[in-house]
Amino acid sequence: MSPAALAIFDLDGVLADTAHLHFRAWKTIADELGIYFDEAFNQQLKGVERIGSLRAILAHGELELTELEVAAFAERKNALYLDAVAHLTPNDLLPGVLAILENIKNRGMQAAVASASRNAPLVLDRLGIADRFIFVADPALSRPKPAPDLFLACADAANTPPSQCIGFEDAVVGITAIKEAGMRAIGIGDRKILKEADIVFSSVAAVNLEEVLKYRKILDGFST
Ligand code: B16
Ligand code: MG
Repeated sequence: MSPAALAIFDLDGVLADTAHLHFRAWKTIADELGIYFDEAFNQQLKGVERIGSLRAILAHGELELTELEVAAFAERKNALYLDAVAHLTPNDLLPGVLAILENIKNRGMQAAVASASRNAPLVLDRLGIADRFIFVADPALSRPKPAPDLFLACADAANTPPSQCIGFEDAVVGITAIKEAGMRAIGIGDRKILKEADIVFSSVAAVNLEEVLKYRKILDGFST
């Protein structure tokens, strides 16, 4: 087996917990629209791009809006989210992120970001880790997850075959995208939910990179 050469990270839920900021912004919009919206429903929006998230909220509230209204509410949500992003600092990195990025670098591997967020470059900058990645895929140029496009764009930019890439994701749609891209999928979260992942850790801090890199070998040792 060739060693993995490129580690591709999702942002929200893997590098930082920006989900609660998305939640607060969507909650303001949902309240304005008279739609009940709670943390439980917000879970379904993990990894879902902006307009897709708004459409899911509208469907949840059985509300129909014109395309112009959809665009306006999405823009307003983004303005609220950007207000929150302005307060992000390196302290908002999830535990273990700096250590894993350092470990990856020390192994001669590269790192990239495949996030559904159009704000990813700005968020990475606020978190102080923008220079750790050779590439940040642009969701405006890709089909949204679960399509593999964002992950394939990273592999392409690094000139690395998908078989030598590993993807880290907290969302079911993201794990599907990684598998569709032909890469090894590392789930961050609950293994009962991230069933398609090759291996799951409860958090980034719990990731054992050694185990991840050996995983294909371990699988090969089994007859199933
Ligand atoms: P934006 P990820 C996703 O980030 C979030 O999980 C999702 O809640 C959000 O709607 C999406 O980014 C789009 O974000 O509105 O900033 O473009 O998990 O793919 O890093
Ligand atoms: Mg995520």
